[in-house]
Amino acid sequence: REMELDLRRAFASSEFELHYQPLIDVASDKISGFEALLRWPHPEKGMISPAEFIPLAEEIGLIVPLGEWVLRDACNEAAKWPSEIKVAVNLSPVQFRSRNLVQVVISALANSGLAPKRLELEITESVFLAETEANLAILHQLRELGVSISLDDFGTGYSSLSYLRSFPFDKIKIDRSFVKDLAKRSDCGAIVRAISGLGRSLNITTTAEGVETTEQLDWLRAEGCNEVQGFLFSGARPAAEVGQLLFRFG
Ligand code: G
Ligand code: G
Ligand code: MN
Ligand code: NA
Repeated sequence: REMELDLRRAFASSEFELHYQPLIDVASDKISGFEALLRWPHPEKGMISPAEFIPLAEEIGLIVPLGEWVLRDACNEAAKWPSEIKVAVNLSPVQFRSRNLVQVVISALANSGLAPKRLELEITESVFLAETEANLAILHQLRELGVSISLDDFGTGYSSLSYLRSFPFDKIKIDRSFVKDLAKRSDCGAIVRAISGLGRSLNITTTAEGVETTEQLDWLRAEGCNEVQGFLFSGARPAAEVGQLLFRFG
């Protein structure tokens, strides 16, 4: 498979980059952190989206070393930022199968000097679909390190509510599909309102993804959503631009 070889070659020659998208605290209107998002600037094909290469990287197991690189690079980068700014890193369920995930996180924190409370790990509910007990044990070990755990793409799966009962998540990220039609569809509004209320009752931070308009932002603020992320502020930008983003939205 051509793409498989290409992925392995790209990893071996350090072709991947992390870009950073701001997370904005609604109450203060300031950046509270950045989500690290993988980018593959392909020498011939141009920028390739993670949506295209992560499924293959998971299939061939490359996501384990690639995910380790992501963790280390994101922690090293965040260690240079002001100390109140956090970094969020996406974890693949395949990384949980590798069995040394906790050691990799400990090592990434120790080598970078990043305080554990500044690292947020984002998982999707697919982490619970197989090896639920083993993965829950890993999540508890991670949380004991002092890092926080976010449930990503919330609302898009099958039974998200049951996962809130099985693990004390620090944050819920409301999938952008609900934010998209906030103004147009009352059902999306009702769903976002319900998730915000749920977060408030359970003492879990709520972050809305895919915020593109001030209308959406006003609506989310009124509903008590804690944090927003989206093109209204900025898409993911190279690490070198984090300073400028902090200047604009800091
Ligand atoms: O940035 P973008 O919207 O193109 O990301 C597409 C998808 O790829 C998102 O679902 C995002 O969670 C995922 N993704 C981006 N970076 C990483 C990463 O470092 N690790 C994993 N496992 N997924 C990532
Ligand atoms: O699944 P995850 O939430 O980790 O992926 C984030 C994805 O959402 C990235 O691919 C990122 O580029 C994309 N994204 C971020 N902000 C916006 C936005 O405001 N609108 C849209 N359509 N996509 C966004
Ligand atoms: Mn995410
Ligand atoms: Na998401």
